[in-house]
Amino acid sequence: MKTIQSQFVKKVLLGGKSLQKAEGSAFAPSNIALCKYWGKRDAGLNLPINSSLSISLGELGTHTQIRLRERGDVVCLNGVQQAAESGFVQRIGAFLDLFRPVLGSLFFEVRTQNTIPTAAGLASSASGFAALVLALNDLAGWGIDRKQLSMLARLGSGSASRSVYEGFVQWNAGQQSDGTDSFAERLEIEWPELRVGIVEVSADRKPVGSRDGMNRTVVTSELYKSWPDQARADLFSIRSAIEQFDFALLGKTAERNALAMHATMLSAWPPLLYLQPDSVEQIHKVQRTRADGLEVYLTIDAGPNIKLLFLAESEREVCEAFPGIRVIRPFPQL
Ligand code: 2P0
Repeated sequence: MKTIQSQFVKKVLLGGKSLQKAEGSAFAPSNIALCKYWGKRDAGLNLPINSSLSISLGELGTHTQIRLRERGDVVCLNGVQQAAESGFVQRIGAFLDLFRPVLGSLFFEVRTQNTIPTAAGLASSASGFAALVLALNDLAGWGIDRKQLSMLARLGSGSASRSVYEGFVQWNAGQQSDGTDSFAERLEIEWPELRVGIVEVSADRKPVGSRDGMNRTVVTSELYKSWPDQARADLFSIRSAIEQFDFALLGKTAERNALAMHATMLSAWPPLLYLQPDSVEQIHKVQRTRADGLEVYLTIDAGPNIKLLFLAESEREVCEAFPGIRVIRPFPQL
């Protein structure tokens, strides 16, 4: 698998400059998919079965600095050096292995800080790998474009391919087996009134990670057979909704897409039930609140936490209905 990935990295970097600085640094935002990525067609190159579309979370994400070292990797997370044998360091080390030959360095020091509260249950692998690739690019001065950076981030984590951009982002699944047409692109549309609210249900580590969960679903779930068509239709509707600022269509489609993804998980074997009793209670509450006339929708990833979608005009009422939620403005500059 490593050889295939290393060859892919060389292909993407072909023609890229290599002017190393002493240190590279970058920020990448976290993202939440409105049309989910669920299932791989190629695990080696991390190629998805379906295209997906996300919204980046503004200033919530990961800051990363990287330097070359003579001996041994050092990885710090939020100011604390991590044990070499930890899963976190191993995963970063395996990713850096792809870049050691092209950078002519054997070892790195990586310092990474998340502005995402760990308890919020927002994936940090997306912003983490995106920030790492952007910091490597800053260090090496490859001078490659976002599309190429997205493909490199994809090798670390699929959802990281979307985190190299702000705003609305579409990750095109692509069709080619060499992975060169599977990258994310930014939609040149801003929707300043859009809000995301995090309803924290549990900060516990989930028993089955997304990667294993999606692989199990693809292999064992009968319902997964309908997922690629569902995702294609939902992506089309969500794009139209964004282009027309049709919030009801956006919210309805995103909610249905997330619940359909959970249906494929539930029909896997052994079944995957990421929702906790309180998640289900919150889903009912969102649907009741909407029936009472407040325009609020939800989306859920491979975990128990609920993410609300609403507009600025409803922010006060949504905060009253869901006390303690964290509100995110995906377009903070506006
Ligand atoms: C998404 N998720 O589109 C979907 C929805 C979780 C549910 O992308 O194996 O950590 O590293 O490519 O990106 C989480 O999966 O998986 C994810 P890998 P990743 O946001």
